[in-house]
Amino acid sequence: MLEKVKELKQSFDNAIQSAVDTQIVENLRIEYLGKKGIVTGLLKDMKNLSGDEKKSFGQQVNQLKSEITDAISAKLAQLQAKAVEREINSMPDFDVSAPPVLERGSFHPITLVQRDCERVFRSMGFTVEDYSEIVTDYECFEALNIPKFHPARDMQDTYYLENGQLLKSQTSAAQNAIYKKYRKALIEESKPIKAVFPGRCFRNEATDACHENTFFQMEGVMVDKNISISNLIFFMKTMLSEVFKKDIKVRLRPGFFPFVEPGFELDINCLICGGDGCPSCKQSGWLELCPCGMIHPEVLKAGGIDPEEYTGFAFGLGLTRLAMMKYGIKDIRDLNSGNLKSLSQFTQDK
Ligand code: FA5
Repeated sequence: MLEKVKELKQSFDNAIQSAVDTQIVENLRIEYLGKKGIVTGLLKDMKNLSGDEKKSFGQQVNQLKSEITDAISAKLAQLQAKAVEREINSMPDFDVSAPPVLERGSFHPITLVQRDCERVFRSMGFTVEDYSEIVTDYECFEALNIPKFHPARDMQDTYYLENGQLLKSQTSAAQNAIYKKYRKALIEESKPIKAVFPGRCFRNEATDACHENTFFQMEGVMVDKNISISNLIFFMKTMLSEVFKKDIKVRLRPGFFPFVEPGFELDINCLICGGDGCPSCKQSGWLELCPCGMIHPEVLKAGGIDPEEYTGFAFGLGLTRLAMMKYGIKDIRDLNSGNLKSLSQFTQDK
């Protein structure tokens, strides 16, 4: 039996040495380590061995398995390095005399929409805040009434750093810091908190015409005495009609977010298809643009604000989707494509 293990190792070594692409390596992995692979098959032969033989044979097979695994990883790394080298060598030399792709640069559609929104909110007395893209679990979830293992986390799987921090999955992650920054002025000087905070968000999710793993949101909060849903609706409508420079049809549906109560989904009529249904709006005629609601008392408390005395609203505007609607961009992936020719057609004159 031990002879068999040696022979297998020899034949694997020969095969992996002559493998010239990653597909061949993958086939070898399946052939040797797959569920029905040769190494797994060896273990089935063990039943005919005595106790001592079983032990020694089992050790040999495990060693073979780990040697094959290591050899596969090393081969893949080697092939990948070669592929990168090939790509670099095949790049044409940079020609400084070549005509430019564009006569002049332009702002990205998302930058334009973000600036537009900032302008509108500033004119209504909101401050514009900047916030980190790397945040703590507390900021992104716990301070927002989403404790560990809460099912709402499933919808916002994101990318984690080794130190436990994460790339923020929502701009709501800045809420707690904003409340703490302005609570003193609210309580001691009766200055309402009115802030918007745009930012890049990240989610570990499959992409399609209206979902990206990296996208932009703009969060807004207002906290004062006697703030109600009417204030929320007023600000949302004003902002949308200013950005689109025309009346936009919106609808409000109940929505659940642990950090607002009650919570809503604000949808706008799809401007790509005019409401008939298309891939950008998942054939529904409506595009989910801005979830919102009244800030949950626990969230205010976590920010050091007494929910018995103060109330507020919060919204999380999907800036990327807003840019799609404003510029008629049918597929969200075009926005991150880096294709200047394609992007500049929307923004060249801005
Ligand atoms: C949120 O992220 C909440 N933080 C919003 C919120 C804030 C609710 C304040 C209540 C109060 P949601 O996961 O639905 O909610 O995302 C908000 C918006 O971001 C969506 O309506 C959509 O416009 C945009 N968005 C979400 N995921 C993606 C994605 N993968 N690609 C592009 N846009 C996205």
